[in-house]
Amino acid sequence: MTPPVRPRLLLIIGVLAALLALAGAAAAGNGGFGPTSPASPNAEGIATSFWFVTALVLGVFLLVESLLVVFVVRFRRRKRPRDADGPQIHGSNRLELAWTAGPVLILFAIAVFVFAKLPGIIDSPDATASGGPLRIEVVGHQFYWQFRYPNGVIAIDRMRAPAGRPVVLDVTAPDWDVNHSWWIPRLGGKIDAIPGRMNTTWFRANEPGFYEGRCAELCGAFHAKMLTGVEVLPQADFDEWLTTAFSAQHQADPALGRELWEGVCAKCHGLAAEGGYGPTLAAATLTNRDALETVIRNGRALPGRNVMPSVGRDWTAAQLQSLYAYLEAEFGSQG
Ligand SMILES: [Cu+2]
Repeated sequence: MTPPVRPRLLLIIGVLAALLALAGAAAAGNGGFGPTSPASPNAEGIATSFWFVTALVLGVFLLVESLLVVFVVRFRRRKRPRDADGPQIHGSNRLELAWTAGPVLILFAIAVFVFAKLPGIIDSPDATASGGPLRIEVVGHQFYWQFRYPNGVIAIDRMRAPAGRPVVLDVTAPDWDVNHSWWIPRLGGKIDAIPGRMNTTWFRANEPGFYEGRCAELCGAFHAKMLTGVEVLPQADFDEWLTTAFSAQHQADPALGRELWEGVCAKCHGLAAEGGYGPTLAAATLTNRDALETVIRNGRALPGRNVMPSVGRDWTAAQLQSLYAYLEAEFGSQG
């Protein structure tokens, strides 16, 4: 025998489920429904297009749903018998024209709006008086981002950029790596980092500040730790940082070594080499340069265990020296 249906219980469960489903979005910033507040012209173009389409979609939704409710109430059965047929009507030219032309016009409006916005999203603006755009190479690795500035300066995970000046990003991944996706929501859309292919994107940050980002393509076990960010500085501060980094990176640079340790090694092996996802590393291992270079360049596949990617197959000698210098200062005395 089928149990009796309890409409009120079903209704309560339905409402609770809907509230639960919406709670996460409501708790997020911006109500969770809209893009983050844009801080670069291309991000502005994306956000404006989003709100334009959303307004139209909301209008259609309200129109359809309110008509539905009106019809449900107005044409309800009342006292008519269950099997009584409704009046047989046929054809209404005006109505048919309206529901054909309406959607066409809406789609046309969306297309015109988005195509008008696209150049401002895709093409980087011409450089201003402050000189040409700054070009930074962005390389996605398992599981870190490496940035290279025009003068050869290297940075990991945290990009520095000048405010008010266009920054063009050449985004790729090494041949032996996997697909990643560069995404700083407030500074523009996603762009894929694909092995063997160079994709280009850009931003021009209006204000100094820190803009968070992350890898937006599932790229392996530690994808979620591929966090990144752009620290936007006033032009003079940026120039000063770049010059200082340039002279420091001529030789072993402990500051770069620290970035490499924290961004590349410690995500799996722990900040104090205590292990975690990757095995615990002994001080003796960390200060053995030859062994380190072998594993950094080639990675390691242990049978039945995790595979370590070849994180630094393309590292320069200066990068390796910088990492050694940092590790020897940090772990040398203990070993
Ligand atoms: Cu990734």
